[in-house]
Amino acid sequence: MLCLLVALVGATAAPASTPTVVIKDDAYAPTRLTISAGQTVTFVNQDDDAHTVTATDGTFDSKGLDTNGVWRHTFTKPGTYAYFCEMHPFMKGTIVVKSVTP
Ligand SMILES: [Cu+2]
Repeated sequence: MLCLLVALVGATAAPASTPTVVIKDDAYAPTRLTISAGQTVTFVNQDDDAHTVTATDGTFDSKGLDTNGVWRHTFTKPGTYAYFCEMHPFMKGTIVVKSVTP
């Protein structure tokens, strides 16, 4: 039984190949994304409107992303990063960066 549990947890913990946040219908999807430190997140604007990916604390800013615009950001430090859209401040998202165990 323990072996089965370990196998299941191991499967869920497999790293996502390309962490991606899609912007559509004035929303980020997923709104909360968990990655490992050092991973790069790709933000893709699939909306008709322009949007930004702007850190609440100002540490990163995609600037304006037009339709089909792509922006990538590498998160090196563990932590919880809240971001929003400067043009639509009601749009909010979070990136959770977990530390990598050596
Ligand atoms: Cu927006």
